[in-house]
Amino acid sequence: MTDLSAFAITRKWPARHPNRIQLYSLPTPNGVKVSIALEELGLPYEPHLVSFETNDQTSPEFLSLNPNNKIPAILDPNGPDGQPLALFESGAILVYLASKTGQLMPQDTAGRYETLQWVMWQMGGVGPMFGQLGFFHKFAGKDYEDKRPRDRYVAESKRLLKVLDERLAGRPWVMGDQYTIADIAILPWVRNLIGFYGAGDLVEFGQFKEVQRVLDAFAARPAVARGLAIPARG
Ligand SMILES: N[C@@H](CCC(=O)N[C@@H](CS)C(=O)NCC(=O)O)C(=O)O
Repeated sequence: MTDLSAFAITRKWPARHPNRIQLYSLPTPNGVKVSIALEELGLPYEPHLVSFETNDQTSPEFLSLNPNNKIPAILDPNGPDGQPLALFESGAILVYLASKTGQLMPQDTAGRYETLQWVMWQMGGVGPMFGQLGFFHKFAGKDYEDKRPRDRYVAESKRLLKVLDERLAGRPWVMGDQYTIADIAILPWVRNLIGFYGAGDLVEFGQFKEVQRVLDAFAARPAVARGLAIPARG
């Protein structure tokens, strides 16, 4: 039986199945990337809810695994060389899971780098820009009189959606026929933008037909439907 007691995070979130990947998360667009990937891969894992209502993400136990106080994070008891591996940043976790299993990523080197390119594009562009748009459109920023910050993020989000739309033309998925971690990184954010943030009209989502098509295909996957609800909110 694997012993994870050296990891302080297990004191707040005890591992009932210490031989499984431990997932510390919440079903947000960054969080579900990892639960969806784990569901797609069929890897055994144990989800733990990190509640923002009680600021779990700033607890000493959570910070011991991720000093950046953000979900998602994982602890894999069977990491490289059979040693436990703790990891945060959703993009890094997706790459790790794809490498560990040899799935959700092309086998050839050029294809792998191309996939990483789109994962990085999501991490550096889509996530931060859509997130700021959410702040200025739905959350505290919506009351600001000066609409220039909001308009800046609307323009940048539309630009990113256009890039994605053009990429998807003639392709079932971001990487063509193969469904990869690039899709798993990007599509939860698109879903969140037009769903939870309610910014579909603002970004004129109707014009991005290819994105809509692929988002529908993504949402229809059983593993995606399951992953979107993990960890269950208390
Ligand atoms: N770049 C990080 C971003 C993670 C992130 O922003 N997580 C948000 C939820 S989607 C969070 O934990 N926020 C809590 C906080 O800021 O206190 C990743 O992709 O893992």
